[in-house]
Amino acid sequence: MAGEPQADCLFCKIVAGEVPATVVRETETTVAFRDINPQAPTHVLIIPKVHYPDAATLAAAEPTIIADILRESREVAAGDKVEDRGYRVVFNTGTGAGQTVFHAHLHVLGGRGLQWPPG
Ligand code: IU
Repeated sequence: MAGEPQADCLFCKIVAGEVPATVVRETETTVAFRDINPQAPTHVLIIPKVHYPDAATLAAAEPTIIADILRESREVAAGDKVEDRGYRVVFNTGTGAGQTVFHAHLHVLGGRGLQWPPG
């Protein structure tokens, strides 16, 4: 069923506490944890507790959770004190855009200068 945990999904296992992660924030609908391979001093992933393969399917099915994730990104940036310098939020959507884990997640990147456009 849509949104149900997937047995083979790493991020569902993080939500369930079956795989360790450095969790920085948790809400009723989201978990935020530090990326295992950080690309900036702050690199946090914010995921929905429900399983959708990418941001597009999540937005179509449960748009309020997209809002929850974006609200949380502000809290993460504030917690890491990267708001003043600026930070970036990214949903890689599809393999061509660099998505490698197919459980929707928002990257929050900050703490250094960021170039535009990204590669
Ligand atoms: P992507 O947008 O799907 O490419 O991002 C997946 C991210 O998940 C990537 O930055 C990985 O470093 C990160 N990650 C993680 O934090 N922990 C893991 O066990 C695995 C990937 I696998």
